[in-house]
Amino acid sequence: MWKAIVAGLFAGFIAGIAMTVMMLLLACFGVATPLVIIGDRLSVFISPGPFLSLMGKVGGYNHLKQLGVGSTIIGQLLVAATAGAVFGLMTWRRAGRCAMLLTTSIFVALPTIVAAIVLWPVLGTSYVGLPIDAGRLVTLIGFALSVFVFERTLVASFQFLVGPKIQREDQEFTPTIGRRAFVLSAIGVAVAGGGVALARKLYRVATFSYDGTQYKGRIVQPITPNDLFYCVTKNVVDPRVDVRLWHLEVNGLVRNRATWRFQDLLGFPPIEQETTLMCISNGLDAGLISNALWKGLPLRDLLDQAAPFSSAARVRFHGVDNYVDTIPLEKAMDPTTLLAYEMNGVRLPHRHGYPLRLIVPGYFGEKHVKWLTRIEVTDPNAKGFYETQGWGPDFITPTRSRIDVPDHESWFSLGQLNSPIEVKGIAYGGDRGISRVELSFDDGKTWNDAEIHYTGGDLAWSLWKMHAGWTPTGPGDYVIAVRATDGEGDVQEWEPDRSPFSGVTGFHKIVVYIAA
Ligand SMILES: Nc1nc2c(c(=O)[nH]1)N[C@H]1C(S)=C(S)[C@@H](COP(=O)(O)O)O[C@H]1N2
Ligand SMILES: [Mo]
Repeated sequence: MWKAIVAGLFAGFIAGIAMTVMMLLLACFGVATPLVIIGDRLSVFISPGPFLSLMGKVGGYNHLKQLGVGSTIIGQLLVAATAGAVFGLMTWRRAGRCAMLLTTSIFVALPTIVAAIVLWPVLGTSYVGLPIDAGRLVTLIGFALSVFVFERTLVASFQFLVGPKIQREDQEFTPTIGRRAFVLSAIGVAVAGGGVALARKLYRVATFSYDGTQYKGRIVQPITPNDLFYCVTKNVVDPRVDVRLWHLEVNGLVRNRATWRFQDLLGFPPIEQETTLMCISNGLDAGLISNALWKGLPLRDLLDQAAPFSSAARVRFHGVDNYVDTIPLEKAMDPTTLLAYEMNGVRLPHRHGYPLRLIVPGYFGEKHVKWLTRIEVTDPNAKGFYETQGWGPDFITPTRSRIDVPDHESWFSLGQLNSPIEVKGIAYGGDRGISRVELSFDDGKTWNDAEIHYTGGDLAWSLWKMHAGWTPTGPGDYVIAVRATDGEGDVQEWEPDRSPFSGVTGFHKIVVYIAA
């Protein structure tokens, strides 16, 4: 019996490697596999507190994603080896014979059914941009194929190891088995090598190199160039949508459901609009904020045609990567809420949501769903990806400002200064605009007006600078702070009652050392 179990364990492990390689191959073709969607499925259960502390412990979102995929692969290999052991035991008890019907039911049909049930909410993921229902089918077929590879490899490896027929009284590990185990290991290593090559290929296109890109400091200009625009994604590998496969659905609580091809959307009167985006997790000194000129159509144009029922209260947006988020129907009907297909005069870049993304001025970045494929009108209870985790409840950006120049903790010597020190930065008031920016050189005791030298309208940030620069009155350590007033006259402040998961408030401050 032990012989059958050990041989099964080994064969299961080899079959697990073959299955994982199959999944990596599918991933190269844009098919969603458990390697990533299990993480997506589980991450909504982690509330933001533990999520952030876990992220801190492993060293950032990128490491967390790598940890997620890595542990899924290891977990998968352990399950595969265990399944192999069960298979070994089964074969032994059935005196050496296991009909294909039986093994396919247990190792192919059963896991596929379980995956369909457990992973249902995330199955509609497609990195080539298939509509959600088609994506769900493709993901399931890919999964069934992967477990089929597992089952066939398991049966073949096991038979190769122990010979065509294992006897119930057969207990000895013969030298032949040893030799065969060696051959099988060699094959396993070769297959795993192929897997590593695929994994490397995927790693190169993965989001690790750019997720978390920030835009701040001396380089900041009124409009952020596309390749410098800040970037945040939940994905390990981002979608690269094939627009021929893609379409946009409008459904839910509406009288007229519709699907739109990309070409149809270009037929609506376009709108160009400068809008700033900022991530909910952007720190006071951080650069998860950027500004671009977006071109697209008002979402309202599609919703008007869809005719929402009177019970409709929110709109839920689905990306092809199975990301979802919601906004109130009222905000969706605002003429500045856009479906954008161009960014700074060119086609939307892949990493910023090609072919279509939502722009919701004044709401945190997460609401600006990229790779949009479904617009679903819902009741008031619908929730988004991060909201389900527990972010929020407030998703409207508070007024923020940042000092970009000089650097925090920089040194100047009064004797060597031949001109005043340049002080400049940005101010952002959500969709309320910016009416005033003030600077303090004494940690907030007194304030001086700064000059707003660029404003991109109410939906975009403003750029400010200290007019004629700053000449320190004497040597010392200076705490420089900035605060902005939005277009409605509300002065930026620290909001002690705001949930820590609704974005930070307060002032950006830097320290500058002035020597004699
Ligand atoms: N489909 C999809 N849309 C998404 C995300 C995502 O992971 N998937 N991330 C959101 C988050 S948290 C932010 S801050 C913005 C970032 O947009 P950007 O990368 O274009 O700057 O996209 C949002 N839209
Ligand atoms: Mo974000």
